[in-house]
Amino acid sequence: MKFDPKKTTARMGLISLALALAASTAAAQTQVTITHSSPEDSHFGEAAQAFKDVVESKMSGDFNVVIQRLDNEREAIESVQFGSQECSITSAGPLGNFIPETRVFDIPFLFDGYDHARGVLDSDIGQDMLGTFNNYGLIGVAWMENGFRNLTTGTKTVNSPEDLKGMKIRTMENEIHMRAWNAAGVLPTPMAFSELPPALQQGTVDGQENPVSVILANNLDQMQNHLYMTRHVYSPGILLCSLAFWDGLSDDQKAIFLEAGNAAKEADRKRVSEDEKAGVDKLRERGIEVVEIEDREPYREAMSGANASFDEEFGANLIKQIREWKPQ
Ligand code: EAX
Repeated sequence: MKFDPKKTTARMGLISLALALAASTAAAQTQVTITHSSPEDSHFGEAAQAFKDVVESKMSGDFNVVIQRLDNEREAIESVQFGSQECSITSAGPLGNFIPETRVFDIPFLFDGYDHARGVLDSDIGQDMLGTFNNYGLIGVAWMENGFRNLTTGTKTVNSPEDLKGMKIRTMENEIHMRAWNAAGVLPTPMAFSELPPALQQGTVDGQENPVSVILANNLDQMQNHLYMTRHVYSPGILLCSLAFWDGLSDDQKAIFLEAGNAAKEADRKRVSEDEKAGVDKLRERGIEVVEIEDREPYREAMSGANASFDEEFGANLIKQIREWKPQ
């Protein structure tokens, strides 16, 4: 290539202009991408918005939070751990594959209701657990919530846990859930959330299970005929950030990110509570048959074959402590 001083100067001019622009935006704003797995109008969508509002308003434009949908939650956690995206809100479904300790919260029939689950996550038990995330290249900013999960089916009906035997139920990629369904005689079929709608539409599984909020926001009722209010397991969510990103923040900035995480948690819980209240009627109106289950004991019993393995894995003491937790 021949040296052309004119062209070279022009090119260098462009390069320095680009560099100057990049430097000025970098100095002005750091982009923070946060993904989540549901549509904008959902518990996770509202949580992400609350996070963005606090970060952007409290740090006078230093950060620009970009909210994106990524419904393969395993991939989302991987990219946060790898540092290719800053933060994510996901259900705790695949979290245990990264941080095995967290799987204790996935045990079916562990919590009596929302106050119990939220109370435990807010207590030292839940907060200490967030502290373990650092060992895995992650920052657990705040527990989120997906809600109590309920079974839905397509053409098959369920009158008692006996009917579950041999059914193919899509589960999250979650060892604990799979073990419990197995104990009930189900053939658990784990897959990412992104793969669920086609699996329901093509009938490759007989059913799935998810909280009212998720069913509503993602129109899963339109792919299923029956909703059984089994409330068999509480599904926590988590707001994670990458350790590398976090380490680059000042202490003041970290405090604001934690405050934003808390705002996200509150927005999420508020929406889940609203969805639980109004959502079941809404789903009924939309056409799915909703079956209330007066006595959930037979379902607890059906899954109880897995309990000994949970005691062994997490320690019977910790499980007892969670079960017996009461507000101070
Ligand atoms: O976060 O995979 C699931 O069924 C989750 O509940 C869903 O991703 C919503």
